[in-house]
Amino acid sequence: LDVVSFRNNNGRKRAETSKKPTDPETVHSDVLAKVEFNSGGNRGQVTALLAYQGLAWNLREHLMERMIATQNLWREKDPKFVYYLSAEFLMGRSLLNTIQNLELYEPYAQALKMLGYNLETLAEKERDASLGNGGLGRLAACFLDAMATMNLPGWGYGIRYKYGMFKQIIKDGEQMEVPDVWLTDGNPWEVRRPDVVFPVSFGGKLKKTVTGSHELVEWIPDEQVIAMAYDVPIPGFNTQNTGNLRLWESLPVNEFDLDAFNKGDILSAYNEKGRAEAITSVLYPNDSTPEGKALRLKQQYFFVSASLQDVLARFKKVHGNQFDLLPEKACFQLNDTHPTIGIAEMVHLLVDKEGLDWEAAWGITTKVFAFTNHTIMPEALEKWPVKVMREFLPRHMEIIETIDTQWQAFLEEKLSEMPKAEKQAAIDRMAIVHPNQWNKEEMLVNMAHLAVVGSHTVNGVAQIHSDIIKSTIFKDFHGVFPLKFQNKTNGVTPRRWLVFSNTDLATLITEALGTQEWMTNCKLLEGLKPFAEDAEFRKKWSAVKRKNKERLGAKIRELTGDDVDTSSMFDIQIKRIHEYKRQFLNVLSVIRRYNTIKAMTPEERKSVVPRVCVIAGKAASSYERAKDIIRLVGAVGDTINTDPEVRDLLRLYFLPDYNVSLAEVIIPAADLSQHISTAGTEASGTSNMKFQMNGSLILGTMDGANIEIAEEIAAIQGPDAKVGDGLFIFGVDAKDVPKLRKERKEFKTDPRWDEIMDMIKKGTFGNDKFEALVDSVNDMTVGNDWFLLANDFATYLDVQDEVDAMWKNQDEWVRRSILYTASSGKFSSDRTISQYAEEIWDVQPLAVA
Ligand code: GPV
Repeated sequence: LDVVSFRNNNGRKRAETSKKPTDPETVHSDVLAKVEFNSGGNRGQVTALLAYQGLAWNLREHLMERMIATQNLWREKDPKFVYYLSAEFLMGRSLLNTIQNLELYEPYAQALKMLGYNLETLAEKERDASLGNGGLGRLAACFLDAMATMNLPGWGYGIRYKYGMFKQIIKDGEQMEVPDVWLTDGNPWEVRRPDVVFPVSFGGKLKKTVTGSHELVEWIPDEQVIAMAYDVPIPGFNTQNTGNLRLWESLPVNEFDLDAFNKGDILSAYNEKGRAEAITSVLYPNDSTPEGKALRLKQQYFFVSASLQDVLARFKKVHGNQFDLLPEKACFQLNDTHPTIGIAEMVHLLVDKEGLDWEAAWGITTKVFAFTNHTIMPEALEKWPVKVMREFLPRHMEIIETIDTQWQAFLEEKLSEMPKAEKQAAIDRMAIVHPNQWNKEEMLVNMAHLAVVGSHTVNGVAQIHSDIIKSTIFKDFHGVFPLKFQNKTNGVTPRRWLVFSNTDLATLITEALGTQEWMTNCKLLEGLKPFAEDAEFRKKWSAVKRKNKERLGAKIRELTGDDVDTSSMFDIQIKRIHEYKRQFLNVLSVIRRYNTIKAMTPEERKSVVPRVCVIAGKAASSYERAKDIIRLVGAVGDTINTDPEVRDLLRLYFLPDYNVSLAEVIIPAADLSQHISTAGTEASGTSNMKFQMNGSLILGTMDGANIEIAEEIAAIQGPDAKVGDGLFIFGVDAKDVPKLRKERKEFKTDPRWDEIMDMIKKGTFGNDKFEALVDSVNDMTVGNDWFLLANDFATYLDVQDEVDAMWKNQDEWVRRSILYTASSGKFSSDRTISQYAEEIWDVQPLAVA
């Protein structure tokens, strides 16, 4: 077995449904034809960009063929569908993912060779589709992959942002944001659907007519735009099935005001077009900090309204007005609160457009929605001012008020045993519309409360997180509806994150297990356990890691100009920059390491484990503290990397513009990865799962999915192993955090902490003294070290020493690395999605034969 054979589906015959020939010669001439006829290029001068495009336009035909077959089958059989509503889908690149999912690697690589190109090099011509911020958006992308692979009838629905996640440039150590102009070269992975259009309205007034006991409400909007669909086919792995991600673009009803133009008012002629297109022009570049911008609310309503209209239109074609059947045919998963306005939109469509009475409409609505919460960070829990909501969505505001009134009446009844004052307090806490706690004059719509009330299921994204939401933000709701709450621990697709981005490791695993079944049944990775004891196998395992480190080394050279020694330990922290994720704590320990090395004699330095530390990630554009952290990483890196006494033993790099494609190079090369959030703050984390799969040891806190990863790693070691064995765990317990926060003022900081704080404040690292950043964790009159860096500092340094000691025993290190991969099966998104399908959606697989 080799890479080629698994890419070729292990010698199995390809299913015969495809009419398109895939021999290298035909592919070669087909690609040339695309270059000529699609792109207007010259056959004799096929540039890399043209070759990429020719290839992509050719592959698109395979995708279309399969997508049509899949959608035809689903239309014919009419199974229940899941619709994954998400404001973000962080897809990354498509070329290699498509070729490999379609099992066409070999002929395509050969065809490319005939054109004088290498497939991998060419793949880098593609721009990432960065229609998401971080974990939440990438999770949605992994879910689509799993749904398609498992043949589940379902679509993703989202927004076709013209500009995705900003490109991060580091200038003089500072993050600069540059617009992500990703569509300029065209996008072969989408199909424009000018025939799939729906109107979406905003603003205006309500007109009410009362006939008997019936009140008819008509919404007379004062603004309307058109939502046009773009379909992005989602190939499954090892199946003919191809799912669909439908993204909406906002267009003006009237393209151009000829009247204004003719009157000489040339700019106003484009007014309507500009206003309409603004809705889908930019992804809000925030992670857990929603901007209180009306445009964001418009984006949310825009894509959700178009999606629900689309689903109902298809439903009506088959089932007419039998809306009571809707819950048997459709369910909508709300990816965080961003699409929650869909609950009010469903009521609006059923009552105002379809003429159902309120009770029927509300009954159907609560049977079709399910809600996933991804954070307990208060700043990320969306609350819209009633004033804004009423201005843009007057009918929906009224619907929400009615839902809230009925909800409070229900609670009166349900909690009737409670003493009056206590009951009223509980009802107030659970209100959907409530006063702003900082400004009692202002009323807010609490989107999370609306989502909980309007959904049949609410889930967190890792066990600890699902437990925490039941005892904190949704405590009262849990008291009322204990059965509504579930856990669905996140997962990641092993295809993109192991099979395709770490092909050498995948080949080694397949060779060891004697089958590639593990790629769709990840529990089979457990079969690697005995190989951890096999010295020959460990050697091969290390050789693959070393090769991946060479690849990352080349990337570091490209991005920073520096050479790194790939025999050093590669120590990685990649994720959005946020105080709770504590990249600052990481830097503090790097400074400590620097100080220690500086104080050593040349003889003592011989025993130091050389490390290359890498940090990457984007800061929200308005998040000053996070931007300070980026500057600090750069400044400390500059000092260390140029210090001749230290640079052979320690490096620190901030790699710019972290995105999916960079992650694909970094993760397979990691020896150690850090997931060090304050316990109780990281809902799950998903890169921790990717690192585990790729055999990178984990240094982390008992937070989010780290806990379950530790459980799996303990389980594979046998009944005597304790949770935490084999990982480097440190830090305070989630349950102690509230108390420790209260006591932080009295906390006696470690002398090494004090020393480092003084160094930074003295200006040891460049001209900058990083005062605000240092004060945020050190001066209790200014900040309050909310994320308890000082409390976790000493144990963090201790566990770093354990890491060094373990590295010196390479046999044990590699043994653990193999056990990490072997125990990572639980964290396949296939497992997560099958739990959603069975326990929330009630959706069954339906595969193209
Ligand atoms: I809310 N998450 C995110 O990436 N963006 C958001 O706006 C919100 C949550 C993340 C959480 O922070 C991670 O812990 C989690 O793994 C991820 O969502 C997927 O569930």
